Amino acid sequence: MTSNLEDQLLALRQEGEAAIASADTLERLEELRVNYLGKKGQLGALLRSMGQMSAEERPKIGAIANTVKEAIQNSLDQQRTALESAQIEAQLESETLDVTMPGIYRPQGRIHPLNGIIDQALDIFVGMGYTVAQGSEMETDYYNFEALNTPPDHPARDMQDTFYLPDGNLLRTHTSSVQIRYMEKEEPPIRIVAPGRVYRRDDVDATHSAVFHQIELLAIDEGLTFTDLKGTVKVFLQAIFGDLPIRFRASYFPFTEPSAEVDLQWNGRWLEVMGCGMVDPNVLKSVGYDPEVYSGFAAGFGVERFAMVLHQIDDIRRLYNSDLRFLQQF
Ligand code: 2NM
Repeated sequence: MTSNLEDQLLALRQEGEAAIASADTLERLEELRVNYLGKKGQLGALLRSMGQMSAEERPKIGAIANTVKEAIQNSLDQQRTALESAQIEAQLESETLDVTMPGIYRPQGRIHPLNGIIDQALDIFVGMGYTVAQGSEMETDYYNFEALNTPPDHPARDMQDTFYLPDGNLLRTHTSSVQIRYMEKEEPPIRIVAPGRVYRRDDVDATHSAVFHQIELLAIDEGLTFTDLKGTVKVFLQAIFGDLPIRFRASYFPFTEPSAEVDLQWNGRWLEVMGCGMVDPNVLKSVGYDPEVYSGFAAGFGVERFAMVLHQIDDIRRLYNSDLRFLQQF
């Protein structure tokens, strides 16, 4: 009886350890734990038969039962650890991140340097309360010259050779025509900024193009002075180029009086970057404004020239060639 129970316990231990060692999943392992050590498990069943045992045998069998229980629990713990680390290994194996794998090429678009300047300039003027105005690239002689105090025999018409179209219209030589049309429709106070393409019959070289981009601004109000013009131009130029010295130099335009060129001290050299002036009373009259009531200032600059100065571009044609080696630098 006694040795029989002892044999059964040792057999249970052997069988249990073997079964546990060959369990290949955590679920199977849990099944085995319940089967051997659970409340209704095999070890419990054997121990319940101890009830019929003599008092002297009981402690001995009890001690053996304890070592069997510990041995099986030990096997369970070992196998659980082994299965869990195998599971982690398998997961690491299947989820490996190869940091040397080539990425997916996504070609990236950029803002063209000319559009970058235009965006920046418009942002600055819109920030000062200006409205963006645009118009046609084909214009009449009246809006491009006549209304701008530039009559047919005016020397300015020789200075800037114009593309005339067969029907007598022309390609605008500046965006001032936009300002004239705007003033005809609206009453002061006026604050507008006019960006756009303009055309001149220049021979193309490193600094000239027959088509280029201009931005002009115009303010009309009661009591505007040359000081307002200077302040506006200074704030604008310093926002674009940084806090550099600027100077105003007397000049001439048919549509402004007085007129000035604006120079910027860039890398120690004075560069001409803008033209400006107080709107000529004749221009105000041509749009029906009373020059005794209203005054205003205007200024204009070439976007290409700004881009070339800012980005150290040596040839204006680089801005039009769409060479990716050039464009990718921006
Ligand atoms: C410039 C320089 C000076 C100008 C004048 C006008 C208008 F329409 F009011 F007469 N718009 N833009 C102007 C004045 C443009 O560009 C170098």
